[in-house]
Amino acid sequence: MSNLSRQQIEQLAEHCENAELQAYEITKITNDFPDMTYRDAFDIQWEIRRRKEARGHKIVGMKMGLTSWAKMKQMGVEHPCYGFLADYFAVPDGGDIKHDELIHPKIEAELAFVTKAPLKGPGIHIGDVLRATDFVMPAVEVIDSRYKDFKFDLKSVIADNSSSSRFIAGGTMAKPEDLDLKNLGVVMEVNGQVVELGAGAAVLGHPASSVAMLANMLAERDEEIPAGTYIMIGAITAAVQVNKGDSFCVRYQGLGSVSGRFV
Ligand code: OOG
Ligand code: MG
Repeated sequence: MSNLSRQQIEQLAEHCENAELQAYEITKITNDFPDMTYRDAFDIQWEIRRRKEARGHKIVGMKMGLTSWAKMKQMGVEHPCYGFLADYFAVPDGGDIKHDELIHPKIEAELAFVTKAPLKGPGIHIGDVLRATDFVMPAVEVIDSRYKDFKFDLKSVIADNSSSSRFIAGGTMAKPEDLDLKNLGVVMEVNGQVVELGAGAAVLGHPASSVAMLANMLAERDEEIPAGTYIMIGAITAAVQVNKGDSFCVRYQGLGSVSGRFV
């Protein structure tokens, strides 16, 4: 069900995207549009995606968000969401992230799945995901909600592309059958100090269930996950706020590490 007109969807997409591109805060959009539906929120996100592609950007992956209790508790939102990743979000492992291009960035320890076969919901389960997975690799996401003080509700965050802003893929890749995904340990360090730690099972009980949920959520729009898609499963631990000058390293059991620096 939608309560917003096409024109309102387009205006809100421009409003949220401008805040992203020019790194300024906005108030959460449900304040002004309390009747907005989930359908409207996703329509705004998909319109932002369309705008970027129209300007020549490539969509290079998808992400799930709010998939661990640590994140849901931190943000006060109790249902996962998804977003897309554009080409210019990608930062090389060990690279610099320009803090001035962002509002109030936080980092998240994640894993990424890369598919080798399409996944089309509804009804996708962990088994389907594992069969369709080419490899798994470490990832760090830099989230940057455009909303003031990082405070939002689920509809507002979906419209804001689920706070997506930068991501780093690194470490080593492995076949899912060679990993114990539920027990896979993760340690996040900022400036050499351990700040968060967790294990794969923190994400919906099993990291692959996050990818299954993405396929099933996309099915509501008659969309699928094509073969060759890079998908981040959502933060395993709470997100950690970072300042200019901070460096980080996230270590993944048996899969190496991902690092970077805010300059
Ligand atoms: C929403 C995005 C959350 C994750 O991995 O849980 C997310 C937010 O917390 O701003 O990317
Ligand atoms: Mg994330």
